[in-house]
Amino acid sequence: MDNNPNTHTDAAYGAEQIQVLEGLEAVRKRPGMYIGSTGPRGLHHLVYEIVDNSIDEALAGYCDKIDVVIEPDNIISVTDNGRGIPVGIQEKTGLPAVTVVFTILHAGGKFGGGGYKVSGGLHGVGASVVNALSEWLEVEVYHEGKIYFQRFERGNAVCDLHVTGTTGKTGTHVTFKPDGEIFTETLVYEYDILAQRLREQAFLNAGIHIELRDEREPDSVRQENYCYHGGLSSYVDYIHKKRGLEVLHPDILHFSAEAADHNSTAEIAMQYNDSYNELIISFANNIHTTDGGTHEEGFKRALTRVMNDYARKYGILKDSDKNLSGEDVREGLTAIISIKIKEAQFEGQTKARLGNTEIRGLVDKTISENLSAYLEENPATARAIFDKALTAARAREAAKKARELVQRKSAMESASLPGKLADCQSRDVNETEIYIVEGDSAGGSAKGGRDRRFQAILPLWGKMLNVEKARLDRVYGNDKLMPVITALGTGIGDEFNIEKLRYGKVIIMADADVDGSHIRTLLLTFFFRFMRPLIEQGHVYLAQPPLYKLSKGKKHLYAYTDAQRDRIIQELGGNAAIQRYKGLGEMDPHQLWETTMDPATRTMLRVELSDEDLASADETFTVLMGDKVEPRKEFIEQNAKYAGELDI
Ligand code: TTJ
Repeated sequence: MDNNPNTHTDAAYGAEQIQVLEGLEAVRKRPGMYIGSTGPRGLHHLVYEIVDNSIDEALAGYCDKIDVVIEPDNIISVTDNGRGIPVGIQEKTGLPAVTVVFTILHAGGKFGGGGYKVSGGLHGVGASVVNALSEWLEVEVYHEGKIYFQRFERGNAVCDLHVTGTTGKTGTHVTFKPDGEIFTETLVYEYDILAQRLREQAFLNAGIHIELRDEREPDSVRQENYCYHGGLSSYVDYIHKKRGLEVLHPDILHFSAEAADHNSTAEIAMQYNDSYNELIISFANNIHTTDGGTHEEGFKRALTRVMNDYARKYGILKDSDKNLSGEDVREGLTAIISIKIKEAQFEGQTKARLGNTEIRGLVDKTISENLSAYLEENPATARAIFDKALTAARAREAAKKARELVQRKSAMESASLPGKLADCQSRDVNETEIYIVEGDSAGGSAKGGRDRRFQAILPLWGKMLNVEKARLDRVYGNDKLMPVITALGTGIGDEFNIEKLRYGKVIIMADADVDGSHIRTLLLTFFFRFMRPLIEQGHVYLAQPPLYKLSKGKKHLYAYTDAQRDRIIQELGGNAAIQRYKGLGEMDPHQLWETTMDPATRTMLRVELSDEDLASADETFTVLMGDKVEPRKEFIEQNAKYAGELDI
């Protein structure tokens, strides 16, 4: 193959060039189709697309270090010490391979050689997409002692690939500046978002060394290195340590297997902790399958079967006992499942669910064969795991009885709804909303101010249960939570049925002070742990009462932030009377209506939880609401900068 990058036939600039321009123009016209969104998520996706190529080179065994730098002006550079993208002329296009990689859509995948692409993102076709969406992109390839360079602007080459010098190293160095014409929301990179993803890639690809550096502030460079020879086991360990969770057994179970046809592999790491929550994070070809799929199904099916078989074999369950349920055997379980397969099938709207049916069997087999043997050989660990599962099963039975008692009780009482609930007249979930209000006085104002046609009010009083440390049985019968459960109508836990929701909007209305924040947090913890679809489907809102009432003569206006307060004072020409609302109870019903409840004038925050945020949300609730102080202290220190003035 002629290695001189400048020899290409004119014909190559004919059809191919037109295809190139059309291809990348399409990317710029509909970027969302290629990177999901042009918001912050899409901006960060650019980095993942580039890094994935270096990870593939590392998986192929030719690269062991990847450097990711956030440079001043939010320019990104990614450097690896692999073989370097090939610079030779490609027969088909008459262009150097590296030019093809950055200018022809779907030119990704392996550039030759064995193996199959296992990195994530757009499945390796991302380089040209990143190029198209960058104001400029430069690539340097260090190959056979020479430095090859090419620069592109919005996807178009502004020069041919050419040699700019000599080098003793090999590898690829890509620098790009995301295009402000595309990313109109923000061009600012979040260090923690990149850190989370690069750390995850290092866990998924044991031994890969990834370094992240933030050089935007020359006098305070932030840098972290990720390299985990323990792979998925290190990931489980990291999750437990970060959350401050006590583990039930010291060893992390790690199993892997390859399919007989060599088309796929499965790897699982798992360990039980003392919490009541399960956390299963799954990947296919290093892509986070946030909607699960056949790998998770195979895992859950095999785990439940193996645990019950073992329990019956050793008399942990007597013949008369019911089987342990899936929830029982997964209580307190942290598991990472990573499968790799030649032709991955991603399903669902967000392409985040694995569809390959053969994987269900592979993962099932991996667990069945290995976990049984492990439990037999490690009776102490087996005992710890079964103690937990049996306690969970008993609590589930108790919760079932508690629920039936509550249901029987409410069935007997005529008003099966909580006494404190001021219900609305409409039963149309598309318009009804329920305000869960902190305190009876605010509850009174809310009842007085509301539109009873579609607004229900449920006053709460005093602190409620922190469910982060409670099982289902303690939730049922809790006098603070039961009114909420009954009013909403959906049931909780695995009984939850969104079809039974009685109100389209569930609005938490609490004071804008520490107590109000605590009530909000306790309710959100409850919804996240026991009614998660309520949040996932966007039914949960936070009311935004005003902080100030500004008056001048007969005129008065409300401010919801300090900045708005200052702006209004200016508009009123200074020396306005300022009333700082200490609590909802200070507003009369009409004021509460017009400032916080009238759909025409109110502002509310909708609580959102995307699939991708699930693991970090789980971590946040565990750290903030769990009983370990150290991780909470660390979290507060790291996030204090995001908090408004702290009312401590
Ligand atoms: C593929 O097999 C033949 C020799 O070159 C291999 C290769 O392409 N290696 C490679 C690509 N290493 N690094 C890349 C790469 C690195 C970055 C930062 C960005 C892109 C698009 C590719």
